[in-house]
Amino acid sequence: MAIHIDPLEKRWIIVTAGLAIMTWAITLYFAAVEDIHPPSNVEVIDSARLHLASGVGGGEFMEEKLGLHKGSDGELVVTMVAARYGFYPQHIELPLNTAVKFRIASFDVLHGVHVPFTNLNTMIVPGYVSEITTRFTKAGEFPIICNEYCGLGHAYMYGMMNIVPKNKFNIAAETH
Ligand SMILES: [Cu+2]
Repeated sequence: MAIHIDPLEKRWIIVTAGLAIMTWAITLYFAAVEDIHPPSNVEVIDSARLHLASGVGGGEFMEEKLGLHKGSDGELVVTMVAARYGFYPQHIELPLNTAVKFRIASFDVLHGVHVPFTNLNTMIVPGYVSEITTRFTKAGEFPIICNEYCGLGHAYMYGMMNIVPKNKFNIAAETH
């Protein structure tokens, strides 16, 4: 015996199932085609010892080690600290169309790092290192903004990112 379903109810089942499938398809499209997906690095650190040489990874997040440098495989790595209320370093110059790995840690509370018009957007959870590898496809100046409310100065928390063509990028001047 077939179950009776009211025609109106049937229509809504189709509509809601259609919406679910559409949402899933959009997510899949942006993940596969646009390369937009949630960052998935899980690496635990002690946020209270970030500034110490005896801290994380031999002081990876010490003030003098922040900024752009070359990783062990020759790749570009940006080490950054988010703290109330700013990003350190506050200004970064990076080459166009080049893979850059960001390693970002919070010194205090939950922050976000968002660079509009790029796919760089992640939460910075205290106690964890956020890691993202991306490449920038548009040259120009972009703001780095905090998109997680972190306190009274949240609206003033920002940095600057300058994306320049490869031939104008002087790695020696930017790295240490
Ligand atoms: Cu904030």
